[in-house]
Amino acid sequence: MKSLLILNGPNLNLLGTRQTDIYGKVSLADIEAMCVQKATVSGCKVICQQSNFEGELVEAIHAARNRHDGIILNAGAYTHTSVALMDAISSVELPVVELHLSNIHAREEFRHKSFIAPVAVGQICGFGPAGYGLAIEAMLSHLEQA
Ligand code: CA2
Repeated sequence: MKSLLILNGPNLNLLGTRQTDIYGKVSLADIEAMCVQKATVSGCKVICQQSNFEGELVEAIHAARNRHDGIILNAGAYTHTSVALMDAISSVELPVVELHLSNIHAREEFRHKSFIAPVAVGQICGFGPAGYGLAIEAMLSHLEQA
């Protein structure tokens, strides 16, 4: 059975509590439960992790190498700044689907740049929490083709 790491970055632990106009009212715990449900239906396993610290996210990516078949990554604001995350993804040689709740291309210009995109299989953004389910499907389809 394929195993996927669902990795969420800084401030995403606050989902559902603030800025609900942008990020919605669904909590991270709700999203993680939805991912587990989706995995059950899709016949895969998911492990969910969140960190507000760049180095911890780097370590989670390293540790995924021998534990998971792919990573679904919402790197939050580190998406737009982190060469360290980009290098970590390149180094583990695991497929990554980049994910965002909001449509980063329709927001401020600084959000248009992604350091994750060049090392990801693809990017899903703008579909809110439903994007996590889409990302699981996209990753499983990618792994089947590989
Ligand atoms: O749309 C996304 O998923 C983002 O990755 C979210 C990041 C943002 O910096 C990216 O540009 C796009 C921000 C996550 C902040 O989450 C909060 C949730 C609730 C309250 C405050 C922040």
